[in-house]
Amino acid sequence: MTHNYAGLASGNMASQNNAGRVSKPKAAALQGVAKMEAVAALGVTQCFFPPQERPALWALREHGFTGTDADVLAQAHANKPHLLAQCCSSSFMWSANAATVAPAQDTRDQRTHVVVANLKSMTHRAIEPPCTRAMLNAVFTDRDRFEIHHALAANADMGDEGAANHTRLFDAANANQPATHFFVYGIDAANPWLQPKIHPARQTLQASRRVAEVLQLDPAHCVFAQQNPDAIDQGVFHNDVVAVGNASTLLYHQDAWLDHDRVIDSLAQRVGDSFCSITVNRDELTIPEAVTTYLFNSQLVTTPDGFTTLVCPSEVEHHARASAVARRIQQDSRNSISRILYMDVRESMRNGGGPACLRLRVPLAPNSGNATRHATNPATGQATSANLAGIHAGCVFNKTRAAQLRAWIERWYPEELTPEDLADPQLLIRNRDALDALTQQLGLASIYPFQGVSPLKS
Ligand code: SUG
Repeated sequence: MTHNYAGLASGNMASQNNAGRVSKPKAAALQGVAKMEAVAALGVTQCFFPPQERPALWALREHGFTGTDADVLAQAHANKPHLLAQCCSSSFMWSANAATVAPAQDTRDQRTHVVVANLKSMTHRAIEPPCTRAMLNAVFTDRDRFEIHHALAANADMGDEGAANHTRLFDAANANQPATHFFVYGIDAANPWLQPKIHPARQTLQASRRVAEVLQLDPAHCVFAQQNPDAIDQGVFHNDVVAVGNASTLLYHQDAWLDHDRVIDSLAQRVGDSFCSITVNRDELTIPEAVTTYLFNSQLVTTPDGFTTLVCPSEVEHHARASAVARRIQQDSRNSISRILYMDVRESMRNGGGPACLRLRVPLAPNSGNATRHATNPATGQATSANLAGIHAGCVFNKTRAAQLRAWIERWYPEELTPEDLADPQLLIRNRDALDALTQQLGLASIYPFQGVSPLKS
């Protein structure tokens, strides 16, 4: 509801370039729902998270502002407008940054493990984890099936940005082959000489390794790779700006990582015979072009016919070279990508988030069609209703929910927001009323600070 362009994310070109622009919160939310509907039509079961509470009054109070909520907003607006903007950010819309997930079939105790991301490198995002954890616990209710871990302690060498820097690959043709977890980091805090010169490297190797441990993964099935520091300096603040994977397929830019050949070899060895890497060379698309169009921030979705759809932002469609690359990939019979679907998620894109940022994958079904533990759609391996046991039904997306969410958005979301509007106490009251209405409608327990949940511990 406070979706706005405050230019808060250094190294994220869209955030920087759109700072101060008038935002359209209602359009942003409706674009997100339309994208979910399009992905649902491809056969993917989806859940959704309600928004977080913003403005984050508790965070402003921690900075010493006192008095009524209206006083706190007025003082912050007058004295620390940048802090107010940070406390109004709606960056939690990018659920790829909420957490990293390992499904039950990959973990030592055969439960699904989820590590909330600490997002420590950006102040406006570092306030998200406690509410994110409360939400994940409220959505994934079955503690025998799901463990939602605290975010890693926000120590200097422990920057973690969640699934934006993690890809799970598996051999779609061989269900017995264990999945491979591909972790990409921006900096090794113990050997920091290889690092970007201009923009921050957000994810550390130390955090990626720790996440893999907490997820109870077998180290033999994990691959760690370093982002190319020059790419970070050109706006690749997360790996998902230059790479996307699904099942056995990995689509990536030639300049995504250091030691590129070694990375691809280790993935090929582990994933198995069906591993399919699709490289986009720099002469086809430069890193700045990848950053502007977000070709790689597409969703790769397996459809019931066994093929794959690339769900791209419409910015790709309107860019001659990026759309030519997408078509080239679609026409190449050596990979499974048979269809491209363009989606308008422009409001999110203007802050640096494409279709892939707007989702967090939680695999609930076995890797192939040979369902064993849970019933599965035999063609896609997607979750069916049996997989959804232990998940809060109110947050499962379907046609009825889509209609309810649309009506709720239409009722509560502002058409437009300027930076000035963020200090309006009426906006705070309205947002809390909207979240109360939504949590009641979805049958969710209290998850927000204004509902009495502590905002300080994740
Ligand atoms: O962390 N933008 C987000 C975008 C995150 C996109 N997610 C993935 N790539 N997975 C970020 O940089 C902008 C907020 C502002 O400027 O108002 C922002 O936080």
